[in-house]
Amino acid sequence: MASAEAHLEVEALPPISEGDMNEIRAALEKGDLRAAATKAQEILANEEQIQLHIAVTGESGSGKSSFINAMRGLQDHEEGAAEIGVMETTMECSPYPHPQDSHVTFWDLPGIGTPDFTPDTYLKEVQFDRYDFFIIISSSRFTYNDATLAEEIQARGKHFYFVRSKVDQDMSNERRLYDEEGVLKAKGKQATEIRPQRYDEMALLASIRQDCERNLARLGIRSPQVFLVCRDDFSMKYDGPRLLQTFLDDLPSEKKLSFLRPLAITSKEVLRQKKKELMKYVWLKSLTSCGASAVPIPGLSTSVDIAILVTSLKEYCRTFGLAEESLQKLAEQVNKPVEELKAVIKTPLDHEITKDVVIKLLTKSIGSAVQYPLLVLKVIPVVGWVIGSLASAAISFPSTFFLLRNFLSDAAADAERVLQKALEGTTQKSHLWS
Ligand SMILES: Nc1nc2c(ncn2[C@@H]2O[C@H](COP(=O)(O)OP(=O)(O)O)[C@@H](O)[C@H]2O)c(=O)[nH]1
Ligand SMILES: [Mg+2]
Repeated sequence: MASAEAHLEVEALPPISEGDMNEIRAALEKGDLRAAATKAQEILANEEQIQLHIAVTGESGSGKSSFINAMRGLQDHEEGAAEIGVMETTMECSPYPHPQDSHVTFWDLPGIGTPDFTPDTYLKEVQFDRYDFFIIISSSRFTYNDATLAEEIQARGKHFYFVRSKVDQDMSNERRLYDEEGVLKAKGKQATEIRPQRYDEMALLASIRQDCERNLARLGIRSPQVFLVCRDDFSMKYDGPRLLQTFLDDLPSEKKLSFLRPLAITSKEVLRQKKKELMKYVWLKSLTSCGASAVPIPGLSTSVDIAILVTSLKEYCRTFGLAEESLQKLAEQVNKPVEELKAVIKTPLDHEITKDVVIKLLTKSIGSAVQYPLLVLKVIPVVGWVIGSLASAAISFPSTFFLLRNFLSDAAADAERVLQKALEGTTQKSHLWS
C-alpha cells in the first residue's frame, strides 16, 4: 500500500466554483455520469480559454522590450522577439503573445511621457480594463509619474509591480572600483557603508533596492516593494525568482495554471507549482474521460475516452518541457548535446504519446485502482461520489485518475532530472539546487 499512498498526498481543493461542484455532485447522485462528465468537460474547456494580459510600462529605454523578451524566454535576436533599443514615438500598445502559449500576452506600453499627460488619461488610452496586472519598469529612480500611475492602478483594484531593470550594469560599474581580489581600489578614499572595503554583491543589491524604495516612499507610495532584475538569466538571478513567485501568489486561483503553463522551468519551485496546479485538475479530466465518449477497451474491463487521456498526457509533457522543441532549445542554451538531456528522461515525450502508450499505462493503473479503491475514496471525496453512485465508473474513474496522477508525478521527476543535467557544471547550479 505504501507506494499508492505516497502518490496520494493531500489533495488540493479543485479550483472550481461551489455552484459547479454542486452541479457535478447532483448529477452523480442521480446516477447521471454523462451530465457530470459534460459539466467537467465544460469547466476544463473554460480553463483552457483563460487569457492573461500583462502590461509592461515605463519610459522609453527603461528596458520594457528586453523584459518582455526575457519573460517569454526569447533572446532579442530570435523570431517574434520585441525589438529593443527603439525610441517610442506613438501611444501604441504592442501585444506579444508567449511563443509557447498564446493565452498569455505581454503588452509593451509606452511610458506616460509628457508631464501634462495624467495617469488617468493614460490608463484610458492604454485600455486599463484589458490587463490582469501592471509592471512599471525603470532603469534608474522611479519618477513622480511612475508613483501616481501606481496609485491610480491600485485605486482601480489591480496589482502593480515596480521593477528596477539593468541591475547587471550597476553591478559591473561598481565592480570596476574593486581590484581582482575584490578590494576597494580607490586610493585615499574611505570605505563607506554602501561602498565597503570588500566587494559585496548582496549589500550592493540591498542598497539599490533600498534607494528605490525610499524614493518611492517619498513620492507617497506606502510600503513600496521593488524587484531588481536583469534581462539575462532573468528568472534565475537577483529578484527575478521572487518576482515570478509574487505574480503567482497574487493571481486568482483560476488563473494560476494559465500563468504557469508556458513558464520556463528555471527552479525547483516553478516545477513544484506547475505540478501542484495540474494535480488540481486531474479528477476533472478523469471524470471527463468516463463520460459520453467512453468506449470499452478490448481486453480491459473498463470503458474510457482514450483521446482525452492522450491530450492530457501531451499537455503534461509540454508543461514540463518534455517536448522535442523545448529540449532542443534548452540544450542549445546550456551548450550540451540534446541526447545528454534526453538520457535522463523515463516517460515518453510529447510526440511519443499515442493511444497504445495510454492503453499500456491504463493496464498498469487498473491494478492500483482495483487494489486501492478505498484509499482513493478516503482522500478524494468526489471519487467516492462517482464510485458510490455508478457501478459503470467504479473501475474506469480510479484507473484514469491513477494514470494521470502517476504520469504527472513521473513527468515532473523527469523535468527535475533534465534541469539538473542541464545545469551540471554551470554557475547557476548552486543558486537553483542548494
Ligand atoms: N545591461 C543591460 N542592458 C539592458 C537591460 N535591459 C535592457 N537593456 C538595454 O537597454 C536598451 C533599451 O532597452 P529596451 O528593452 O529597448 O527598452 P524600452 O525602450 O523600454 O523597450 C537596449 O539597448 C537594451 O539592450 C538589462 O537588463 N541589462
Ligand atoms: Mg521598447
